[in-house]
Amino acid sequence: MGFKHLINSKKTLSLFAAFVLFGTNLMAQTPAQGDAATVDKGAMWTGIAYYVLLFLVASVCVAIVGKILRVYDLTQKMQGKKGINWNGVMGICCAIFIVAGMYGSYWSLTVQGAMKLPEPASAHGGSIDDMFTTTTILTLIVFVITQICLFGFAFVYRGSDKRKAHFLPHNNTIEKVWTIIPAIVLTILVVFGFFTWQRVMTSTEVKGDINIDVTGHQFAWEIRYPGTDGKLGSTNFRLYTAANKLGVDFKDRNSFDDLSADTLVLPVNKSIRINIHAQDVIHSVYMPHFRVQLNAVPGLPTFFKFVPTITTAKMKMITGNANFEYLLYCNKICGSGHWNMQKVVRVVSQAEYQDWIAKQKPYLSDQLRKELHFADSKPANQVSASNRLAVNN
Ligand SMILES: [Cu+2]
Repeated sequence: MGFKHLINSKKTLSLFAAFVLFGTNLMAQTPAQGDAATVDKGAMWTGIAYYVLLFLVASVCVAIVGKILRVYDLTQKMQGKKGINWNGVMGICCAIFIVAGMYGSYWSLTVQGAMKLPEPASAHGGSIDDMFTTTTILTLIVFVITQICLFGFAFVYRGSDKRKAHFLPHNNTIEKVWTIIPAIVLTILVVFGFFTWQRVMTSTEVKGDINIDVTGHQFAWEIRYPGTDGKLGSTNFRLYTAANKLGVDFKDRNSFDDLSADTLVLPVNKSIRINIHAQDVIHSVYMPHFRVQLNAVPGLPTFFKFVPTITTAKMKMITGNANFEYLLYCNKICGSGHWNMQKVVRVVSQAEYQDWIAKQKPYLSDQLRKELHFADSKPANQVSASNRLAVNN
């Protein structure tokens, strides 16, 4: 009866597995269209049959081994002998698990750990990397010790009739040790992180910074540079229009000479202040090579200051990749187009930067002038009175 029941549950499981596999296979086939889909249908069914068969074989194997062990166990007991020592089986499973698990961790550390970021390209990048390395080494030591103790103890002290377990309800010394040591280590890490962050955010002087506005929206980044005055005009979300995508407030005269750019071009060894904004959902400014990342939150402007130290041209040589470009990514899954939300960042010499900035278009486009009823003939310092949008607010 038990065997019958096993067969029945096996049938149900196989049917379920076939459905799951059929579903996933169909999903995998979705991008293929037209003729390709018909041609691939044969291969699809072969794939399904293969996995169904594999599942059935695995189920039968597990069922057979289980039954054999059960029969063996029962016959041993019937003969008055001891059955299978399940405590021993569990202990050995723990030993196998710790050996296989440690090898898996080692593999992951060497294979995936090797995919780490290249040399930091900003002044503070080294400190971030030091912090990262320290945390990794400390957690690695704790991981190895605790896991070996956990599974090692389960193996060495597995249940046995020859031993009696010692009942230890409470021990203040042990409690103190495992509370105080992690508390000290975590405090050191937090303080280390706190001072690193302080250094990163205050190392560059506010005066002389190049202030650049980076605004995220679904799904692109908008970049605004200050004009010759070095100051960005203020913004107001109520002023958004098709032509005034960033809601720049033209009551603020600093905004008249602001420039809009397609690429984030930065002069090397100059302190850069990126002012971060978002217009719809939370995005995240992420420039891995500069070890820069900060969330862009709607209604909560923030900033990140850093000094790029390696030009794009030099990084091309370092990486041996002639097509290398620094990139500004979005690091928050902000919607369907998130994957493509990136901008090229180019680090150049001061002279190249001057040349480039001179060629950038003013944010105050002709369309925007029309929209705001700016008279073209008037000099910039007289136009604020005719800024209708601004007056309305
Ligand atoms: Cu985004």
